[in-house]
Amino acid sequence: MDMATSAQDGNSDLPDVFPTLKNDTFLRAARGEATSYVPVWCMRQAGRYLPEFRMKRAGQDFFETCRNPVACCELTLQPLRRFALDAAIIFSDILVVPQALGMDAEMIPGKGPTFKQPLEEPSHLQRLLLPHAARSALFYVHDALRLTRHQLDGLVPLIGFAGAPWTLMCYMVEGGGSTTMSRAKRWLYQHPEESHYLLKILTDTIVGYLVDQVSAGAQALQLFESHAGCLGPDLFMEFALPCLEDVARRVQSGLKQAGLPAVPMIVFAKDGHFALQELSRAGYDVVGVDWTVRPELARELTGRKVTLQGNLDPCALYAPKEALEKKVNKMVREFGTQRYIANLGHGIYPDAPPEGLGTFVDAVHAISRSLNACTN
Ligand code: 1CP
Repeated sequence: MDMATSAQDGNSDLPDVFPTLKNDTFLRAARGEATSYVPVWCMRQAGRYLPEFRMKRAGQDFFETCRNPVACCELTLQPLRRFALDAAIIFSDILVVPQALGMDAEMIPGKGPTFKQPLEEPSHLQRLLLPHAARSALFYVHDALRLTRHQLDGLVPLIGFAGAPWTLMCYMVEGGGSTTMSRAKRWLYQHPEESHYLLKILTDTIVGYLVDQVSAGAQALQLFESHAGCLGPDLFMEFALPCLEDVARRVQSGLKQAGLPAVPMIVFAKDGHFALQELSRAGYDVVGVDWTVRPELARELTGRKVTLQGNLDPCALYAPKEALEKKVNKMVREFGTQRYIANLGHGIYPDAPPEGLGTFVDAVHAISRSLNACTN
């Protein structure tokens, strides 16, 4: 490692042992243990809705920022300085995995992340690197995790994450965001075998990547299946669910093999309400739900075998304080205060008022504490 890299990664003098965890409420809820209040965090909590985030990111290339562990650590910690969140999520992006497989991505202002050469046809699969090469290319995420875990000083647990195979395939084939994902879905109908092959490469890469994240300090892992909705039940069961099952099983066995502790795993399939029952049996401790699902129905479908996470409409943060508190009260009562992690039903929007997130977090804590006090 040269001097410049070692100074930038901030990892050169870190001790091997991590600081003791002071708040384990999120981990307890994830494992299905009793908690005195409902823990809460927010998807995309390190994000553009915070002025200090926009300041830090100004003039910096997005993927350069992702490769700078000191910057990732700072961005991860920013929301924790403002709000009483019960978990941190490492600042990174799901698209670092396709990048590590050899696909060049850039952030185009007003358009979002874009791959220069998407996979237009199956012969393009030859361009991809092998999973073990991708695994070692992602060292910078692990450096960021290690540094952040130390800097957190045990305040709250640190969540690592990855995009689920199908969601990553969407971006690799589409080249960027899309409302229909019709190019990626065309592969499923026209090239099912090659689609399975691509999903296998992604699954293999993600398994190693997540095991390495735990080794670097991640205390829980979340899989983002952001594009579950466009598949519908049949395609989801054929192309997405088996990969999610494989990731859960192989990560836990990989951790065991590496002598690492088991960590809670969360699956969040956006608009995947049709698969909630199957997801609750897919090997995850926590199933995330978006705001289109009633809490009672989510509980019914998941059979109380898993912890649920979610599901406040991100737009509820625009509501006046009292209306927002009322909505949070209803949500916490409907999910119940046990086996529950409060969150939004998707990532926070860039124009959300930061004080709305503060109201949300404080309301979850206050309401769940008072509900627990009534039942004890
Ligand atoms: O310059 C910027 O800051 C760009 C905005 C941004 C941010 C803040 C992007 C571009 N990615 C991120 C960080 C990010 N991405 C995190 C950080 C940790 C956190 O605080 O939660 C996480 C967990 C992600 C995950 C991610 N990236 C997802 C899954 C979650 C979801 O929203 O469904 C997806 C789909 C992406 C791809 C992506 N990266 C960025 C954008 C704008 C997108 C969506 C592109 C699209 O579909 O149009």
